[in-house]
Amino acid sequence: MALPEQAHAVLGHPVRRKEDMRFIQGRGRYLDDIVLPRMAYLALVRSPYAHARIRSIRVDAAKAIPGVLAVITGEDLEELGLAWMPTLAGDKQMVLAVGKVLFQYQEVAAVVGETREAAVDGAQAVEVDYEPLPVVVDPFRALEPDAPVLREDREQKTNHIWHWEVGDREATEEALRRSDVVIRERIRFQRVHPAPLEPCGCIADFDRITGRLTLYVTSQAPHAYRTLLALVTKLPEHMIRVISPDIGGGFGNKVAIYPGYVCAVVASMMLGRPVKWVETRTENLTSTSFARDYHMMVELGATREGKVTALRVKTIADHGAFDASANPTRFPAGLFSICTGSYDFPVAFAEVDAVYTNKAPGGISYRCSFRVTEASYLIERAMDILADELGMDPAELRRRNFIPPEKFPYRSALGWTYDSGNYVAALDRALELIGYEELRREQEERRRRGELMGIGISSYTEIVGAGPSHTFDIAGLKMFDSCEIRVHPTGKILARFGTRHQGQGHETTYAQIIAHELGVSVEDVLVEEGDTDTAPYGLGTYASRSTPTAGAAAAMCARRIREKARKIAAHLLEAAEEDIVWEEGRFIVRGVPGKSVTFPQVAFAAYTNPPPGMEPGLEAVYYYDPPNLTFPFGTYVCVVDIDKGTGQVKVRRFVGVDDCGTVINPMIVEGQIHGGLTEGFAIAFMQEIAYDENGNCLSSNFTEYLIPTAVETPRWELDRTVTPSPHHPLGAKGVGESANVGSPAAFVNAVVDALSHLGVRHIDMPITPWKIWRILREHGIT
Ligand code: MCN
Repeated sequence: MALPEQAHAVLGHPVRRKEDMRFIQGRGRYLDDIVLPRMAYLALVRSPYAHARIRSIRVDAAKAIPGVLAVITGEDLEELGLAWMPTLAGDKQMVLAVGKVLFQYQEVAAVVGETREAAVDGAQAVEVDYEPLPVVVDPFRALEPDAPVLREDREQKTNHIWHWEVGDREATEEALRRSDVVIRERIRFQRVHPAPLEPCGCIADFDRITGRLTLYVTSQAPHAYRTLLALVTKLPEHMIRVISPDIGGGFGNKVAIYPGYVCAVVASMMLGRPVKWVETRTENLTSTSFARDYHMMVELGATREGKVTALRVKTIADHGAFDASANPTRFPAGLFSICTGSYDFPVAFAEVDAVYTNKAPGGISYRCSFRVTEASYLIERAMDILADELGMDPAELRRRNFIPPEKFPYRSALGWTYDSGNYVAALDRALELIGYEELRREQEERRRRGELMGIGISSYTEIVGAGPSHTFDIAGLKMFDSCEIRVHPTGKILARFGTRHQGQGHETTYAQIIAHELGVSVEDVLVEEGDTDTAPYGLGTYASRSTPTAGAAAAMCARRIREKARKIAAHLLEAAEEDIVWEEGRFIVRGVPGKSVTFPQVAFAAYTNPPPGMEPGLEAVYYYDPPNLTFPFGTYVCVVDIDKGTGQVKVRRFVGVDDCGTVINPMIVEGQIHGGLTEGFAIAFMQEIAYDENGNCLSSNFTEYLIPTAVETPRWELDRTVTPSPHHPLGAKGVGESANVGSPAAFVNAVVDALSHLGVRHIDMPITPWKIWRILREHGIT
């Protein structure tokens, strides 16, 4: 049998994405494409007020509308014991408001109709009598003793949610006192939103005859949804099937369970019909999980020669009305403790206080889970402020303080063991590509001419994987991941995973891993995700964890298959098992190259001619629990020009050198970085979920919350270094979030660098032309 093309050269190759054929032909099957017989539609009534007592809800007019099938209120859910649902952070959230509302657009009632139109008309006809209450949007105000207590349901009569700290407080204090230089700055990471193209939605289909619930849902984590739904609804878990169809982007937005899902399940059980709920763009932007919203106070100490001595960070985290953050249980502030970044800090201390306000709930992820983006932005901004204070080149300051390659595995002052890294290599490559020395000369020249040009560097370190299970769990669920491989008699392979891609290309990259391990073609491997009835239990796709966990499971599962296949090969080749070697995708008798069998030949024998005493078939399942996280890193360098007349910033060049260890598919990795950089660009210059003092959301659609198009997006120039992870079976690290994590600081550092000679030290994002224009006018520049 001829060896399939590409069989040995699939890992590290830019194999075209298998899934794209159906996507570019418009044949993706997204949630809203699914229409079930007798399907009804659900619309939500939402609060116009950010804080108000509900005096009454009248539903008669809504019920009288033709086509309206049911109206559900919080009181109805209370009778069913479903008024509140647990959040991933261990808080609880009202499914439909009872008594009072806590943020604008909060869910107040659900209306089910024969058609979407009937449901929406019904929702508009529900009459709610509100008594407005004082609104608290500022987290600092929320912490004042005389601030109204927002969450009356809690025992603690305060808006403070939790305090979390890590590091050595006293040693850090002492080191800061002894430092030659200490910079202090308030740095805010504004509230932003993942804004996926496809909003969230579900179809709940409860079958009264079998008692089974099927939930089609836009979920990044179908198995976790099933478990949480079982806990919320008290339905037995095996009577729930969660199917996550094609997803048009998630970016962290599709990790949480939203009230609309619970309402659709209740409505389907009440009516015995499938019920679809799909949110609008405004509902998505105003009431599903936002990210960031950190107010950080940083103190960074150093010697006069530019060696860092200590880092202290105090943060106020605005979590909105309910704490719905998806942080691992042991880390309420997520992985913010990666805030020492790429640098060798002898001591550090970080503390975070989370606060309730009258804003949408959350604090979940947006292409960086668990607060790594905030941490990276903080340290990379602080390093530039320190360089400015010391009068030192920011590249040189970074180089002096990087954790040196020989110190890995490296234990950070805040407790993480970094698996590997070579930060100076990425920095040097990025500086070389951009022509750093020449650019600095040009900058001097331009400054002399009164022009504003800036260069910004960000040498980020990430922490990705969300595992191992001894360190990580979400709502008690331990964080490993899985792969099941079934080899058919003809050697074709079906591989199933507990993760769920939303555009990341898993159907291709997982197939590449398995094809690489088993010596078959990528085309011969079909990858399936997103159905809890068929896939092995897994924790889902976020935190760039799929490659570190499920990708590793794929390799290990394939190796398990290969072990059995070797025994079969020995039988076929009539040789001892020890004499069988696996070379270039074949089993060969050692020293006799002509005597070999291919993997498909072995697969056929597994079903037709297994060795005596061997169980027939060729299948395996592998649950992979990583020993550590992976630590991708890189350096971004950005060059900007600022128009003095308008305050407009133009990104002239942007060079990125990323290192995610062994690369499985360089084209997909490049695509991931392009996407993340574009989001980082939008965060730096365009985006904020803002509220007025009455808690009205000012960013409820895409005319207010801006998404960069190809016209605004800069051209990205990319390269990479390769520092394999020592503990991943393929040496791979995650990459999905790197660019979003590392890039905001590069953009902001570039803008501040352009203005630093005017005495500007920091500008909070988003850096709009108006902000710059005002700064220029304040400095007499017209
Ligand atoms: N990859 C690779 N080689 C590596 C690392 C990764 O070829 N060394 C490939 C992977 O095999 C996978 C892709 O790159 O096909 C991303 O892998 P990974 O870094 O493991 O991240 P995940 O697959 O777990 O995706 C999650 C990550 C996150 S957290 C968000 S948010 C995000 C993102 O990926 N949301 C996305 N990228 C997105 N891309 C799209 N198109 N849509 C989203 O919603």
